[in-house]
Amino acid sequence: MVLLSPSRRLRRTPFSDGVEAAGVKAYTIYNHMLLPTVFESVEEDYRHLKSAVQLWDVSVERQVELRGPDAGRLMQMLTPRDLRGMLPGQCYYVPIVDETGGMLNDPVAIKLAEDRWWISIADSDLLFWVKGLAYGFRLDVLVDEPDVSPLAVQGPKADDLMARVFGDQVRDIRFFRFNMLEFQGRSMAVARSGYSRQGGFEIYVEGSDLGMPLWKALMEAGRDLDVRAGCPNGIERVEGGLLSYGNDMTARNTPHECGLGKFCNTQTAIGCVGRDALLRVAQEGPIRQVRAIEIFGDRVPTCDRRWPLMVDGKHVGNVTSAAWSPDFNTNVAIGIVRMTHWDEGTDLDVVTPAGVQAANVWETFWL
Ligand code: THG
Repeated sequence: MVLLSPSRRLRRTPFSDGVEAAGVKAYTIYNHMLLPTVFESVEEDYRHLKSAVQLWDVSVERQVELRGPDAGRLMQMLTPRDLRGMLPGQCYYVPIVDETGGMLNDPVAIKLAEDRWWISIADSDLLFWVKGLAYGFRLDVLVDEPDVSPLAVQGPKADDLMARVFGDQVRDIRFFRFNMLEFQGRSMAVARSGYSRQGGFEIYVEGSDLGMPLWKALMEAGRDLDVRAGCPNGIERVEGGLLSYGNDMTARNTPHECGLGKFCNTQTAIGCVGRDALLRVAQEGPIRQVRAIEIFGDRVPTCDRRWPLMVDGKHVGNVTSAAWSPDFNTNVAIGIVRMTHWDEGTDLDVVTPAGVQAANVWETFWL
């Protein structure tokens, strides 16, 4: 890998000064923005995430804001998840699909009010699709990217740290709910959510000027909790089965293939543009699906392309993410497997750049 040349296209974040001061060692690009991937080492970051608390600059989770009388209608056009029962103060993980049922993104939807929503996007240019629908259907709604940057506080000590800055009320926030809480006289949505299985919060920081003051306040308040800068961890998220758009799925996959059928209510999601296509795939069921895969033997290299899964010389799927897991003392992976070979316990061979290794299909992920 080479160094990244900075430029305006490659956006910094409101927390970049704090991330750099903390000694970030590597970034990836996500939504045209810098996303840290390593501080100490991926394994040391993993150990610390599972035992303490970390601040994650996840500004790359850009918001697509829908504002106006047709905001709810537009939101339901985007997803096969039925939003009729969703109340302000709730967050929903929502597959976003095109007219063929292909996955365009897998964001978290935040309902701020009946006429105001945020879509907290994964790595694809969803704004263009949403603006196009709003324009093409002549909807009475404004669609844009506001100056909102999420800061995640993740790890077993997240409640204790957050209570010191926002008060004990944070302890009462339920999973995938948010409260509006004050910091320096400014109100911000604080949700119990985040891209790890260790528990914690996401603070939707509105106004870049508040980024570093909040970062510093959390770092100072958590000194004795050993708070550190961290980032979504490539080992922990595979153990937890958290999917990564662009890695584990693309627009060529339906939500059902991604194992996201539980977030689809295609019968009742009236208005969803992919509804007819998804009614067909829901009827017949997918012929390949995401699975947890254990890879035996040596530590695998970084998975930066699909690794074929083979049985008797037949290509039956691909591994899309993989990592050595210190806690499980094996390689953990996410893959998509054809239905003939997706049952728990099925033996496979995976072709990595380092050679062929034995692998096995698991019923569930590790966390
Ligand atoms: N938080 C916020 N925005 C995000 C992410 C996030 N945008 C980018 C990316 N992550 C979107 N992808 C995901 C993937 C998984 C989850 C959230 C966003 C997730 N899934 C849980 C699961 O699958 O078990 C919980 C789902 C549920 O029960 O509703 O958390 O992390 N703001």
